[in-house]
Amino acid sequence: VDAMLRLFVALQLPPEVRARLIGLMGGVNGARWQTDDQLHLTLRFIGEVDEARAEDIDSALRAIAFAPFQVSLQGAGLFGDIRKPRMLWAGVSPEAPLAHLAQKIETAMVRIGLPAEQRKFTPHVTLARFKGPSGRVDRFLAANDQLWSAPWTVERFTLFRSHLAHSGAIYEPLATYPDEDHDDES
Ligand code: 3AM
Repeated sequence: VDAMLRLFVALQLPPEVRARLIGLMGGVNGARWQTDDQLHLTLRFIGEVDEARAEDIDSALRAIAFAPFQVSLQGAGLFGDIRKPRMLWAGVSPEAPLAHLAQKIETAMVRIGLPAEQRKFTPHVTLARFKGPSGRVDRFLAANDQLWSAPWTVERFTLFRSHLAHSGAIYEPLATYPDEDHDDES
């Protein structure tokens, strides 16, 4: 039986950015806060694929080149409804270079035969998920409306494998691109 892998492509975050985000967490009933290991910015959700397809994905990602760019944290937001939130997130800006990189990945994934992503790309770092009712989301959003960080440079992106567990998902980095060992193949 072919093992299936649940994959997504994301940016890893510098330690000081993760520390900053962890510092914001708390004070919201019902929030299941992400752990340090779980913090990332998704560029493309892929989903379940077999190992052969995962190899194709790796090859396609390996061929992507992009100019490094800077981003910073900016503001906080919510997916879902204020009374029934699904997720709290931190914003990242500017959006254009992130969207550009996400589009390169999207094009590469469609070229190897994955179904096109239908949803609009909204760069965000998930901070908390909700299962049941919550409170104080409005207060969290108001308190973090002005969230801002020093910029950091994005030079690489990562293919993650997601392991779904009762305690929450475990995100295992499988490979990072561009591959440092293949920067210069001459
Ligand atoms: O990076 P965030 O937290 O926004 O919610 C999942 C997580 O998003 C999302 O992919 C990221 C890594 O697991 N995800 C999970 N299932 C998904 C699906 N079916 C999905 N995104 C789109 N479609």
